[in-house]
Amino acid sequence: MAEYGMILTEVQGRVGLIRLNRPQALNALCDQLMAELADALKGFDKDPAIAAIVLTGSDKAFAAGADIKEMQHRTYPEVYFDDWIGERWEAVLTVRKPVIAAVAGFALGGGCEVAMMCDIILAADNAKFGQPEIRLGVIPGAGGSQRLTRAVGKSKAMEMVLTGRMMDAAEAERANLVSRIVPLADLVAEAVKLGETIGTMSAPAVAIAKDAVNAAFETSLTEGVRYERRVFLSLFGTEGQKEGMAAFVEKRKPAFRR
Ligand code: CO8
Repeated sequence: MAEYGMILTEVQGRVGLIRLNRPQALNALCDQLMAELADALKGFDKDPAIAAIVLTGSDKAFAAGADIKEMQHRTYPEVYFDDWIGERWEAVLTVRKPVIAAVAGFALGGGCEVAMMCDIILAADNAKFGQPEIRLGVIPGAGGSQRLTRAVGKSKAMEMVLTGRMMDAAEAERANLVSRIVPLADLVAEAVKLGETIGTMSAPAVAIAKDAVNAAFETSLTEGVRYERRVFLSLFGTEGQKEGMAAFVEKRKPAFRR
């Protein structure tokens, strides 16, 4: 496994675990960290032994945003012509396996945006979400204005983006930003367990299910339903469908091939 300076990676069963590890800056997402994260995500995505990926930070911070000190003096031509946001920042979106964000502490600015790029967000009871960029004279730049609005609706998103107000875990759960809240001490174990559960399913069905849910954010209802039907039918060409349905009829647990 590759050696990194700002993240830690490990494998737990069939789950690839990535911990952002830049505690002195509350996991601020500098260029090096984002490049390492992109590399680790790609590695786990390609590894056939891995079924799902968990992305987490520390107890105090998932990530407190893009690195303000690194961005401070950048000029418009520099940020425009450098592929600063594209490839590195959107790496999570290119992963085909499910990515679970296990968020404890601050998930602010780019940190909240990266969490929202993941497929599922589990929040520790101390999690805090926010898009405070307005206080720095800018706005979210990695999808926050779009993904937060889709997740929590216009009024709450607008208030957060215009004032920088943070949401605590309870509010984030009520607003459907996170799937559920778990005690801080159990956060990573719970996220890994969720990844393991996904790993017991038929891999083609998992990949197609992820695509189908994501299609809901990109298409009309009619087009989305048509897409779902097409990919649903395609699963009848997989071993997983034969095994899953045979197991039900024979009253046993399915054993999907890895
Ligand atoms: N960037 C750089 N350093 C940071 C960041 C950050 N985002 N956040 C915290 N740090 C550093 C602090 O400067 C401090 O370092 P030092 O000890 O050297 O002064 C250290 O981390 C600890 O931070 P604090 O002392 O501030 O800790 P507190 O517990 O008092 O406060 C907060 C915690 C509330 C999280 C506070 O640190 C804070 O407000 N941080 C900034 C949050 C923020 O504004 N985030 C948005 C950044 S902009 C952004 O994300 C744009 C995304 C665009 C994405 C696409 C572009 C590539």
